[in-house]
Amino acid sequence: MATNEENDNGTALITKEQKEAVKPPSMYQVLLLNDDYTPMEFVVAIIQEYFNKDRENATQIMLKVHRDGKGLCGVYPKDIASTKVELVLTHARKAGHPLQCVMEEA
Ligand code: TYC
Repeated sequence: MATNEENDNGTALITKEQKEAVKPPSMYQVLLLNDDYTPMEFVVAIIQEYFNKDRENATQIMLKVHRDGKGLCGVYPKDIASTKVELVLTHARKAGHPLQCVMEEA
């Protein structure tokens, strides 16, 4: 059947390309990982600056990372998640801290 030709019941088939065009983008979690050297205050400032959290919320996330080894900072489309990881790593390295930031498909 040709693209979008109508069936008897009034419905139409759509191509695979059309389906993909309307699919929502895959989302990615951006996580911070714990280490023994990065100062807590630096991590709180990073979470506030790059993940738009207030100081209280950023402190909770930092403490979760400190206790559990990792913590969720936000969920974004792939290109935004990737940019945030790069910005955080660049900022941390410039400041001389070993902070690790990763992304995972949500
Ligand atoms: N564990 C660090 C300390 O005791 C604090 C820390 C928290 C480091 C979160 C990294 O992603 C991190 N100074």
